[in-house]
Amino acid sequence: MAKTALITGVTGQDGSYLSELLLDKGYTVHGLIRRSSSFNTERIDHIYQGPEEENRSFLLHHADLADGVALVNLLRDIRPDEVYNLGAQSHVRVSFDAPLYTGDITGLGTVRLLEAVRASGIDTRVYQASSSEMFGANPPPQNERTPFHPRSPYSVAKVYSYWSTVNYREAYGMFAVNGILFNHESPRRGETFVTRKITRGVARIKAGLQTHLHLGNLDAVRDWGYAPEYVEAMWRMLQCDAPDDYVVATGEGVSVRQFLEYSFAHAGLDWREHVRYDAKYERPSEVDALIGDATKAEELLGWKPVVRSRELAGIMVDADIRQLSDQLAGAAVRVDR
Ligand code: NAP
Ligand code: F7E
Repeated sequence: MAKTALITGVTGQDGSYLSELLLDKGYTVHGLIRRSSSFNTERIDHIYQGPEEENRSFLLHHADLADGVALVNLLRDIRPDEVYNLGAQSHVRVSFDAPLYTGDITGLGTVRLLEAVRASGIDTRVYQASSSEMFGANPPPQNERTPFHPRSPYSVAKVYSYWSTVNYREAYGMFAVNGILFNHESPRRGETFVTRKITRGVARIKAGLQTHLHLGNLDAVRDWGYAPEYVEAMWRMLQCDAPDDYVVATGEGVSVRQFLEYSFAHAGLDWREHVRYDAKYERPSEVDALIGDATKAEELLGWKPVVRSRELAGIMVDADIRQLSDQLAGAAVRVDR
């Protein structure tokens, strides 16, 4: 019989790619969205069939990770085979400005969801979106045996969620797993994360809409993979015979400066002429280097990354140039009318 999944964070980068993957596999996909004062479903509009369609396989429900009662009710109604907890306040820099909110949603929100699974009495498998940020100050390469040393309110909250997931597995025999994912990007990446900020900036500079891009620490090293490949690893974790935790990464470390070089060069530009330093993008405590060792995922899940950071930069720059030119063409049509 076709499986059913619930995704929190369905409007985000990963939620949109995971929805596509599960729909392709024949799942009925339920997405949790939070109410917002303007539309926030841009990344999933192309797969939403509309309320009037019969036999819909993609359905959206209003709820919030802050509302435990709504989560219980939703789970009781849907009775999903799999739950993917991707919802979070996911921005590390913002978590320093909003530490309590981040703790509430990114940390306690996970426990609300795990507790809702328990309270609703359903038999479901749970994926928790854990993060390489949990390794923080511990040097690379990082794998499942590397101790955590979180360096931000965001990663502290993720460590709490990580251990809560392990605890629900051990205490209640729940099939609950942690995917410890290293940075993964795409044309759907939020505009304020550094890769997308750079590739959008390249597109705008190329089009003559801006001359400079303001950035913080260019020395930070990250292991940047391609998001559509990473959601496949999430799904594979829930198809295993037993629950476990896995690092998902490319194994290649690249500095922000190097990503700048790849992105600007792809558009025939020299980044040195366009980038300025702005201290406001620095973090009170930085994570210097994250480079993952995903041997376990490769051996037990049969998962391997394909796209590396240079190609990724090219994919993102091309997509941003295309998107901007479509926007400009649309604006010209509106002005013409
Ligand atoms: P994202 O694009 O920032 O999406 C976050 C999602 O969470 C959005 O759908 C957002 O909804 C939702 N959300 C925020 N607050 C919520 C709340 N109070 N209740 C319910 N939903 C809420 O993040 P992403 O890059 O797709 O990442 C997915 C998950 O993986 C996150 O948990 C992130 O922390 C984690 N992670 C990401 C990476 C990465 O490199 N991308 C690496 C490791 C772990 P709105 O659209 O309404 O804001
Ligand atoms: O920063 C530096 C910044 O915000 C990367 C989230 O998905 O991945 C993400 O967290 C690096 C940092 O991602 C700017 O200081 C320089 O060292 O793109 P980011 P992140 O903090 O690594 C992890 C795995 C997650 O789990 C998170 O949810 O880039 N940097 N200048 C900058 N960063 C930003 N955002 N903006 C700048 O102007």
